Amino acid sequence: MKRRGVFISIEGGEKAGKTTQAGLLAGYLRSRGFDVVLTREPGGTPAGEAIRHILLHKQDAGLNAVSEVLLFAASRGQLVEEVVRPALRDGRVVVADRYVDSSLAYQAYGLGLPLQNVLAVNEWATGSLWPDLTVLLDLPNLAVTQTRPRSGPADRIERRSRQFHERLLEGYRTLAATYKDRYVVVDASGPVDEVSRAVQAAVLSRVTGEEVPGR
Ligand code: Z5A
Repeated sequence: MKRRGVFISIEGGEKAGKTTQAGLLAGYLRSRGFDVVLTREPGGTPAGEAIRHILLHKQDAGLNAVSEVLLFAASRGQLVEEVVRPALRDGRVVVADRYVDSSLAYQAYGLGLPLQNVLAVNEWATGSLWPDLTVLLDLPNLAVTQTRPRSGPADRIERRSRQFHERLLEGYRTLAATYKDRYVVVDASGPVDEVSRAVQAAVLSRVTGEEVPGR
């Protein structure tokens, strides 16, 4: 019988370096012989990409906060069924650029929706599939993100207030303290290579039980 794969999610606020680190981690794990699937949210399936467009770019859709939660969960549910579960069944490593914790941080802590409701919807959408490990790329404050270039115009959610972004960063820290067994927190304020080495060390020891030499 095939061994179940490993599910790793990368989380953090705006421009914490999630996409950069998810790509580097996937490359590193492949170089160590792992079969890796990289995902991003919202999106990653035909339905998910259509939902992504509504969530991030339809400024005039008039989405309310509950619809926002439901749409993120719908995109995630599609991704879990079409991509994540099949990959895990095949014994692959899934590296997810955002997962359920993004909804907990952004929609529960950031927007102030009840955490239990956001959790319940996501438990339903994902069939209660949680990552084996969640890497939180933590930045000490929002000032760091202002020094990092953005790839395009700010999306609907990036345009929210400074207070919203501060609440969600604090929310992530609360989640990391609550789910200690699943979370590892990495200081994301250093150079890309330094952050990458810290991520690799945290992940490899969890995936294989090995220590990374010299860390
Ligand atoms: N969202 C939500 O509200 N609820 C949910 O459930 C989910 C998502 C799943 C998705 O946007 C939006 O949806 C997001 C959260 C919300 N909106 N906001 N805010 P997205 O998919 O377009 O993008 P993102 O996930 O927010 O990623 P990002 O903030 O654009 O960036 P990132 O992935 O964290 O960072 P990056 O692209 O790797 O790097 C950003 C720049 O910094 C780039 O120029 C890098 O070269 C540079 N960089 C990266 N690392 C470093 C270091 N260490 N030093 C210096 N410069 C660096």
